[in-house]
Amino acid sequence: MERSLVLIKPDAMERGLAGAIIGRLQGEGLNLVALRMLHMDRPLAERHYAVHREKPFYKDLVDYIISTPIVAAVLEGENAVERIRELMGATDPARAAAGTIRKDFGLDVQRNSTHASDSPENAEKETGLFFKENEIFD
Ligand code: IDP
Ligand code: MG
Repeated sequence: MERSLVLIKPDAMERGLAGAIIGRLQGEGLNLVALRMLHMDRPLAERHYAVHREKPFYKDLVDYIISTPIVAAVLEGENAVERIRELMGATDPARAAAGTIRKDFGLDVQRNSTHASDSPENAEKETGLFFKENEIFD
């Protein structure tokens, strides 16, 4: 069994889409094992997006992710990381495949509604930023 960290980003929160997006993932057989609503502070956002520190969009991205409360979730299933990335679609909603979450809900390349871990190693690291081990259920 594999776990992935999913964030419902501010653009989706503002449009009341958290339940719809998590529901889609559950509908695909992924098991919700942790859930939390929080307003990320800048240090947490900077740690979460540390790999993008040198990118031109980094500062905007951090400002955006801390602009409203978000929902963080851990979903579990076989091959969960890859399956969730597929269900979310490409980073840019305009390039995302039909039927993906970002195609259906994303607004633009930054405001693309969701984050999902891109490897099992990163899933473990990212999950640790948002949840204690005893907040994740079997
Ligand atoms: P991912 O979310 O599909 O893994 P990453 O390349 O890891 O995409 O980028 C992290 C986040 O940074 C994206 O989800 C998006 O919100 C934002 N982002 C990525 N590329 C751009 C860009 O070219 N312009 C503005 N924001 C971007
Ligand atoms: Mg990424």
